[in-house]
This record gives sequence, C-alpha cells and structure tokens, in this order.
Amino acid sequence: MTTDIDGFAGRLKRRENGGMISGWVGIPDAMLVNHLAQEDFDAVVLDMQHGMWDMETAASGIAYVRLAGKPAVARIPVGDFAAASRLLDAGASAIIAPMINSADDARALVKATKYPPLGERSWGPSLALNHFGLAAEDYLQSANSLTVTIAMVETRTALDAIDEILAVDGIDGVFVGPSDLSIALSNGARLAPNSAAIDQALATVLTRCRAHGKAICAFGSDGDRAGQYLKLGVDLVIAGTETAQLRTGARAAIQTARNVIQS
Ligand code: 3PY
Ligand code: MG
Repeated sequence: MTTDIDGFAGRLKRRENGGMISGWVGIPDAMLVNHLAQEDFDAVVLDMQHGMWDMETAASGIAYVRLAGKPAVARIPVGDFAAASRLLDAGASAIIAPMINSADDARALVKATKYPPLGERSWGPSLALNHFGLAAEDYLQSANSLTVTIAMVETRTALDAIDEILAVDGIDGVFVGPSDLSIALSNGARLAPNSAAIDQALATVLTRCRAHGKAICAFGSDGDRAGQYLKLGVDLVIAGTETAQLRTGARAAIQTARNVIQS
C-alpha cells in the first residue's frame, strides 16, 4: 500500500500542496468512481446521504477508489452511526457525518468510529485489513489515527456549539455544508451556498478549527468556489459533484464541436 493511502489523516493536517481536493460521487457505480479517481484528486467521497449508495455498492466503490491508489471517504446518512463503523470496516479512510449539532451528537459519532479508549468501535475490519495491508494487531493500534472522523456543521445550532463539538476527543475535523447552512441561517427562505452569510460562518468555523488544532473541510459547488476555500485555508474541499462535472464536461465538448463548425 502506498503512503498516500495510509497517510491520509496526516496529509489532511499538514495541508500539503495548499490543501486537498476530493471527488464527490452520488451515483452508486464502482467503475465510475474508478474513472474519476484517476484524475488528480486527493480522495473520493461516496455520498450515502443524498447519493444512492447502499452498503454493498459502497464496499465495492471503496475498493475501486483504492484500486486507483486513492483514499476513499464515505458520507453516511443522518444519524446512521452503525453505517459509519461498517464503512470503516470496508476500508474507508474517513467518515463524514451530516447534521452533527451538539457535543452529544459528536460523542455518538466518535463512539462508532474510534476504538477504545476514544470510542466503542466494534472489532471486524476484514476488508480494511486488506486495503490498508495491515495485520489485525497493527490495524488495532493505528486505526484511531489512521482513519478520520469528520462532523458536518450545517445548522445554526451546530455553529453555536462549534467549540463543544471540536473539543470532543476523536473528532478530527469538521465539514461545512453550505447549502443546508444557508437554508438554516435564512430560516428556510433561501438556498444560497455561495453567499456572504456563508463566507462569514466559514471564517468563524475556520478560526475555531485552528484554535482546536483540527481540520476544516467544505463543499464547493465548482472549481472556482473550491479554490476560494483553499485560498482561505480550508484543508479539504470538494470542487462539485460528479454529475455537475460530467455535465459541465459534456457541455464544453458540445460547445467546442459547434465552435469548430462555425470557424
Ligand atoms: C450542504 O451543503 O449542505 C452539504 O451537505 C454538502 O453536500
Ligand atoms: Mg447538507
């Protein structure tokens, strides 16, 4: 196994190359993620919250991301902490948990994703042992630092509790969800992920993450937004979903062809 895979947690904290850029995939197809993972992404997220992955397709997806030499990250459905354990068992390098609104939510997440003394993750990392290339004893000793537990901050309640969430031992970082946060901050009036209100909230979260020595990640709807986040100091960003990238690429190819006809 390459250190790229095993060193994901360390790379996230060191901010090599000005921060990481991850793919984001909702279509539950292992071959699709393998194609995307060939690009210069630092990781690929399988989105089980709004994407259509189930446990079986996610386990294959993780394997196909790893086949491309990249770490696989999984976003679980809201509150499905049992899935978080299973995805780590399947070889995920990181778990992103949506709607973590309190220290209690954060502790429940850690309980499922970290072995004692931090949590109560149950033993059974059969595929993870294969993917990380580790013997059982070595995986047990390193899993808590080798895998990353990320709490999503995407409500007003979570913003208010940011210090308590970040103070939970075993939470390695937070992930700002700008769409839900914009809906929450406007009391349901607006979907405005790229608004000034989100920029302001992100700046606060970034300051608090630095104070706690923890990572900050954020969802960018495209490369431009992702670049802005990186410039601000965000450690890991998304540069749009796979469907957006697919359609943008298709649109550009069609337009290029039409331009050639006219030239
Ligand atoms: C949000 O912006 O709310 C997210 O969850 C990112 O996918
Ligand atoms: Mg969200």
